[in-house]
Amino acid sequence: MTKYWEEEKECMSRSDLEQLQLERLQSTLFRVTTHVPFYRKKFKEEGIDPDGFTSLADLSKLPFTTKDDLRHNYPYGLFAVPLRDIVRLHASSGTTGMATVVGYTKNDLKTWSTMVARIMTAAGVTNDDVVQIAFGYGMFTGGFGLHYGAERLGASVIPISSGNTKRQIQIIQDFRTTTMVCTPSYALVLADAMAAMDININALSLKFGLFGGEPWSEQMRREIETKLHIIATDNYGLSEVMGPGVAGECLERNGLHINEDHFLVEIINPETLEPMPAGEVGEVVVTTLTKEGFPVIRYRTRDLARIIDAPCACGRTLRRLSRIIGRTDDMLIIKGVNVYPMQIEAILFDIQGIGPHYQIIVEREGRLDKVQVLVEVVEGIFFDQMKKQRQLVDHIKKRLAAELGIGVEVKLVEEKTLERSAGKAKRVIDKRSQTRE
Ligand code: DLL
Repeated sequence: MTKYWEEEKECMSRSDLEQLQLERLQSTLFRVTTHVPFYRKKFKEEGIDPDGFTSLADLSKLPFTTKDDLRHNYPYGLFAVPLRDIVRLHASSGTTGMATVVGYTKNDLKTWSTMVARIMTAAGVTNDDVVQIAFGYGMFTGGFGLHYGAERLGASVIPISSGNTKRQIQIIQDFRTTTMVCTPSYALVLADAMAAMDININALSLKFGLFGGEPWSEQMRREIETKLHIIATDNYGLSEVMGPGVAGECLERNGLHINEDHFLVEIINPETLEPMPAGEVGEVVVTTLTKEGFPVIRYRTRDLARIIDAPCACGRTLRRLSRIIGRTDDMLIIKGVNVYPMQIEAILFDIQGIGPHYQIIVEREGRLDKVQVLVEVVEGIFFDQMKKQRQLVDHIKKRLAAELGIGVEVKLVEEKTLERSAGKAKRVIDKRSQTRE
């Protein structure tokens, strides 16, 4: 089995890697100052001389780029090549507001598929695998991104796209799919549907699941692995930076190796904007090092994670990103305590008698967030017995209070009442403000 896709890059010495990063950063800075008026102006205003950039430590002097900057330059204002050199356009999902547009040159597409082939190889996939891609194909980067990477790897790719769960299952059976690619929440939808159809999981050929596009907990990974009898790995990316392929887990399943020869990742304090001390959780900031069409400098992702610096048993020297624990804009402040939806998920998955589907409803009362957690019970569970129901609600409340230090409302709902998504699950219904992005 091929262990690495590009061993010479994935196992580089730190000093060689940093030299390469510096050179690539210098050429990216040259590219953006020459071709993107937005950066030229910004650098000038802040007195930054891209030619004088001689150390990676200078990175923190560069200004950030935000989602708003992208929006203000809609659609093509931040492109660094003429449109005739752009061969593909994608747009961000727009779940948090107006969509933003990104463009790729031929070289960018080559790099992208290489990055994805890398993360797929790290996750155990080879050219012997049959890869079913249940991410949406279209403006979303998930479908095409994983597709081209899997093809590059030489796997047999099934471009089924998202939705139509029955058909997905039929194809898994008939085409002997070995690798599922989708969001983690959709993996659970598939697992539930297979259970309802009495499908013998052991008779399937499934071995691997590559899941990404939304946050998920370790508990959810265990649930997916147990239900589908697969090895489930996490992979991360965002359209503004490229799409999937920014970072992905190896079979150690303990953090996502960042493709650091193409992306410089920093972790900053989202309030002070200063770099976080090594190993601490903060906002992920990404600078692209090789993108031609749509380079970004210090892009604030709003995703929260930390960097794992310790060597990994797989032999890759690329540093790892912890799983994404949430987004800066998903943070709930409940009675003064900061809570991320994923912390709630981790606790719910540990409790017997409730299913893996939940939703968090947030409202504002005065200056405080009021939170109600809707939890689906598993099939046939005493929905008619009030006393048992109350006991279960109390138990969930107590666990949340003990582990998060907060009191939240908990409501049990019948199986299959919460909306299922074929893509990114909507875990939080935020009613705090209509103007919130
Ligand atoms: O979701 C790219 C992608 C597709 C990555 C498929 C992996 C697999 P966007 O639609 O631009 O791009 O959304 C990016 O999704 O900023 C995170 O908040 C979230 N996200 C993506 N992957 C993960 C992950 C794609 N593995 C936004 N864990 C990001 C947690 C993730 N959150």
